Amino acid sequence: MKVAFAYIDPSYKVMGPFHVGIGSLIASLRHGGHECQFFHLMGDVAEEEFAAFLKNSRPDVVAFSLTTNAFPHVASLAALTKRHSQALTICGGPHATLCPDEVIALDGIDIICIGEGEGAILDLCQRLEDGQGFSDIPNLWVKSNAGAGEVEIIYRNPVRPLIADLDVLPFPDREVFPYADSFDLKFMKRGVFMASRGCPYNCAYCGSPAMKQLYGNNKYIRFRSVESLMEEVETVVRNFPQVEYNVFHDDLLPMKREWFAHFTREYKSRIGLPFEMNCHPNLMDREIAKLAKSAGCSLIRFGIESGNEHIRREVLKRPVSTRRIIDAFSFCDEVGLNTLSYNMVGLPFETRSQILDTIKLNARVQPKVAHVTVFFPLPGTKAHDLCKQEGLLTDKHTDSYYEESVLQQKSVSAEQVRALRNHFDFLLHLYSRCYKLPGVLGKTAEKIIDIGILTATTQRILRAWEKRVKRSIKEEKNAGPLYIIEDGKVKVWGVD
Ligand code: B12
Ligand code: SF4
Repeated sequence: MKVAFAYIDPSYKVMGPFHVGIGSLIASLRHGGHECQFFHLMGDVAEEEFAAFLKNSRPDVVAFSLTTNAFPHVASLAALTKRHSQALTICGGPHATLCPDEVIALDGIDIICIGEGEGAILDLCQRLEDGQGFSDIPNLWVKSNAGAGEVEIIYRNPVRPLIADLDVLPFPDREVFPYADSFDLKFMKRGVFMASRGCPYNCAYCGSPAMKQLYGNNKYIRFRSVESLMEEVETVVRNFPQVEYNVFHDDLLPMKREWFAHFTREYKSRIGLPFEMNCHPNLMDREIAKLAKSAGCSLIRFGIESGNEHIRREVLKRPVSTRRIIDAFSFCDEVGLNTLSYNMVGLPFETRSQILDTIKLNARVQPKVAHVTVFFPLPGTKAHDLCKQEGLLTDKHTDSYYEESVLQQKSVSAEQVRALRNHFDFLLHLYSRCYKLPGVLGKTAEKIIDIGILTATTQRILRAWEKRVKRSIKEEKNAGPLYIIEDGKVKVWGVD
């Protein structure tokens, strides 16, 4: 079978990132003897080019991978696929998994895949090749008229068990998915890997808990063997000598202490390049920090998300104390590890003072980079249910989560969220200066800044200010999660 993967990625414009999931699906299909192609639909999504690609490549199956922010684009692309080809259309990825009814309802979509896709897409292609029916394949929801145009029933099949041993999967493909042209290699000069699947936490704003629930919480967290991971890293570093450092996109790489100790030993002796990873403040201690440092870790990314413990625990369902966050960062500082913090502003029921708590906590822990997004309630998550229940949702859409709040709430307005998000770095530096002042002086300076910011961000002053400088929200649209194109030059956010 000929399968064309279409990756809808509106938050990148000229060079898209590698996608381990699609790489893994392509690798499994090629391993099973099927032919794969890849088309990256970036930025404003080039429909004519996609139509030309379909006409030339004549796929049997067009496979879309979907995150929530890409969802508004898929209907027209599926329709386009039906207009320009005879292919079956299948859609998978986080949004298809978390909102299956919404995705299967789209006219041009024949099949959706829920959860892990390697086994399902392989079964589908095998059945198509053998001329057999495919309405009973686990993980797939299939329209009865898929490819035929008859009366429609939807076969909703249960999910198959999770892949227990991730080592059985071939390494993600980096050829058909052109790694050499990706943002990760071409611009960032880095290797990108996943060592595990799953996360033990249940944060209300994240897709992971819902996926875990789909599988009945059953052995959801799985790690590849260190040996398999090292082989993949060695292969990538050998095949792409441009690689200067590696990134492990795992939700939390040091989840299993013994595995992590083994990994750091092997990585140090066999790879030796700097690497970046994600960690939860609850998992960080002196030993993990030392292990990471000894293996050449150049950046650890922690989710702070909110500096206000009430918001963190009650709204975000993140069971981590402010003390723990401060300790986690200081363990890293002690061994000279750089840190990055992930933060969100415009959270449900958040006030401006609580946003200031987030800025202040960052000023206390001093990450090398503070990454700030505007909260977006992902459908299928507890945070989305809460926003819906409390009437906070509007019908605004956003392609990336750096722009506007899609919530309408009394505690903080969209303008206030935007103002505080845009000045996050500046305010962080301001508070950092206060904290360097001795005792009472520092506390007084902090209070004065608090009052100054709360006054400057009252609704009336903000509106007058925005009118005056004629700030266009549109200018910031599509800034993208990691890089911004300005005058033909690419700038990395948070580094320039
Ligand atoms: C690495 C990563 C990134 C990287 C790379 C992009 C990528 N998708 O790989 C970067 C930094 C660029 C990124 C950006 C964003 N990300 Co991100 N990212 C991740 C992360 C941490 C790992 C992805 C991964 O490799 N997973 C492992 C692979 C094996 O799983 P997978 O990708 O889901 O694919 C499997 C199945 O979903 C399925 N499948 C996927 N596609 C298809 C297609 C077909 C046809 C089939 C049959 C099956 C199928 O089969 C795959 C193999 O089993 C995930 C969290 C996670 N742990 O998954 C978040 C995650 C995917 N990201 C998320 C978000 C929100 C974003 C951003 C919108 C953030 C932003 N502020 O802009 C952007 C959107 C970019 C985009 N359009 O994809 C959300 C998506 C939730 C949702 N409902 O859409 C996730 C799930 C995290 C979360 N908060 O819940 N991300
Ligand atoms: S720790 Fe990270 S990956 Fe795990 S549930 Fe929370 S946000 Fe999701």
